[in-house]
Amino acid sequence: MALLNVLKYPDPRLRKVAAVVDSIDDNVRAIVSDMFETMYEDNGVGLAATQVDIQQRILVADVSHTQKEPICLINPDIVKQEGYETFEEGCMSIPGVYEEIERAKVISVKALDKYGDHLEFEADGLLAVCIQHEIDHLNGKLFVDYLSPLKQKMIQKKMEKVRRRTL
Ligand code: GNR
Ligand code: NI
Repeated sequence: MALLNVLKYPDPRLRKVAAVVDSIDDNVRAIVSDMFETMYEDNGVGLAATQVDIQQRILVADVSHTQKEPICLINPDIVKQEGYETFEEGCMSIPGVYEEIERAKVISVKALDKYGDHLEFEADGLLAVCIQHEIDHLNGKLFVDYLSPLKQKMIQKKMEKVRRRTL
């Protein structure tokens, strides 16, 4: 078990597109375990491998308040989406920034679990928001990409300032 370093915006590595996982082995399961530890440590509700500089299509999530409902999705795919809903999002890679983002309200997801078994389920509410946010990470996309260019510039300036102060 180990805590992983979470990349911070505007690190260019957050823009890499993660590769499909072709064999789910103990190495993948170790990454999953470290990702859960890292997410729980920061009280996050989700974490994508891209955020810890691992370019594989792996995400973890837990939207319970008890940290007792871990969800691990490998090679996730949204196969159906319905409706729209806006939600105030945050991101472990963009600390201190919270913005209203519109996404699909209900989604159907196909994925593999950490043993390589097929999963298919429907999600709504925070879990649906979270899965869409994490799959975006795996595609090199961040929630700030949905904001106006001016707002993005302001957030980037703010993050670079924070970075300079903490270096
Ligand atoms: O911890 C997180 N909370 C959150 C809140 C609203 C919408 C999305 C999220 S995901 C975020 C953790 C994170 O950055 N995952 O990539
Ligand atoms: Ni995020």
